[in-house]
Amino acid sequence: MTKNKIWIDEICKNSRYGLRGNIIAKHQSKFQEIIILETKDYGKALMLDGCWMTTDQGEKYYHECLVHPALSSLKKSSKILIIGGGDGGTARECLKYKKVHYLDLVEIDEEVVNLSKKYLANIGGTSWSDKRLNINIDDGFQWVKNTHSNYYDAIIIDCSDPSDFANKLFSLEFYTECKRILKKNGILATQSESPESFKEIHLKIYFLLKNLFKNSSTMYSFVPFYPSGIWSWTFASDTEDEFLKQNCKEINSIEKSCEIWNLKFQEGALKMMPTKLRREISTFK
Ligand code: SPD
Repeated sequence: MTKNKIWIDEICKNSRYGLRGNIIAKHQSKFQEIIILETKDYGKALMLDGCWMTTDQGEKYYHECLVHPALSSLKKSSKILIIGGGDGGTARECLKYKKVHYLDLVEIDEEVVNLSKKYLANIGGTSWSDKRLNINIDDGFQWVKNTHSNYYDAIIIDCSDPSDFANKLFSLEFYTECKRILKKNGILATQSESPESFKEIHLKIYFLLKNLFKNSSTMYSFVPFYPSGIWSWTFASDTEDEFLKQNCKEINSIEKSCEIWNLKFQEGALKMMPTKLRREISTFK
């Protein structure tokens, strides 16, 4: 690494979340500005339109929490859909399951996939060459609208924060379409933003999914460099089985392969809703 290191900050509501390093890629795609920064302590970091998406050292806090509560609870999970996830981290976690036979990854921005394959090889790992992975460069909203009913066992929404092109992925219309294309016992998992820095959108996701599905539950944990640090993931399903109960023959090897998630971590994180939020939610009932 050369000496010409610079600080790059995500600025969110008068707070800065910064990393210092060398820019190794900077590109303006059709959709957004993409920066990859090489840092000393967090490895390579991906920023899209001024927001940190992931870092080599921090990504497991996010990807493991998004994928494993959902996939470990499915008896059968042959067909999976990832919306977003162009860095490959979510696909990598999904492909740990032998029961996953087919994985569609739908990413709107081809440049994110290309730059991630080139510079963030640790994040996608072997998933890019896994025959079960089908990369589709397409708009996730349209993809879901064009898919047959009862098609996927799990849908995993690994989207950016709300923006001109990502807003649709936080709408009732989108979640209703997701529900339609999920199989009967299928599960939806989505990153659901920060209850601290993005409380309004967090609550919107919480209530939309709660009102649309028979079961829903939100898990809270920490992601380094995301605004405020505290982050959330919400899971929803119409399953008749016990919701989010582990149901997976490979559970021991999955737990061993993880650095953050395990069943006890999940049990605790599903109870971590901050009191002030719990109070606020109860006033809506
Ligand atoms: N504030 C950042 C929210 C981004 C969520 N998606 C991250 C993509 C990592 N695969």
